[in-house]
Amino acid sequence: MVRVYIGLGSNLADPQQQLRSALEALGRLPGCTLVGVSAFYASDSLSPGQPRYTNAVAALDTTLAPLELLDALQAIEADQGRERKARWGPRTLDLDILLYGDQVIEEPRLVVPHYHLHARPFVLYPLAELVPADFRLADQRALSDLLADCPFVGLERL
Ligand code: A4P
Ligand code: MG
Repeated sequence: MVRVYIGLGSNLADPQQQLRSALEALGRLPGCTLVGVSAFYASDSLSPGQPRYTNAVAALDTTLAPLELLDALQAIEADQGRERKARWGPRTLDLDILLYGDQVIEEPRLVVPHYHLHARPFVLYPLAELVPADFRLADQRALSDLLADCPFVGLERL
């Protein structure tokens, strides 16, 4: 079993309900156990002119290999009506693999730790709820350092 952290985001079609449905789907994945969920947080979209997002982070223990897990997450996104029109477009559901154990992965379809993780308060603060205070990413960056450089600004804890 590998401990992975999944970032959840939605800004269409009742975002909180989208996240709750996604969490149920994560818990039902074969070879996976949902072991923790952060609070939900609301924040403005990074892309101007879009509805506000709801975000959360889930901790999952899994026997799925990284690309198997990515396929499973994309299937959940598709089930919940996500249409991939433009990259960064509004979406019913976005599921990102933030961390996969202590692995650093750089493949065409999958980069872990997730490439925007370090700069996004709506990822770092929910992640911090699920890990020890001295937690380090696979690339050895300390989560406490990332939090110090990423103020809790514009985040609303729901
Ligand atoms: N991919 C590579 N690495 C990963 C990974 N670690 N996890 C590839 C998941 N996917 C990964 O993703 C595009 C491709 O990235 C996938 O096919 C996969 O092979 P996508 O989900 O189709 O596209 P996207 O989500 O539109 O692009 P991207 O760059 O992931 O967008 P972001 O970074 O998710 O940004 N504002 C707030 N407040 N909250 C948000 O959640 N999200 C975005 C979208 C913009 N503004 C936001 C938020
Ligand atoms: Mg994504």
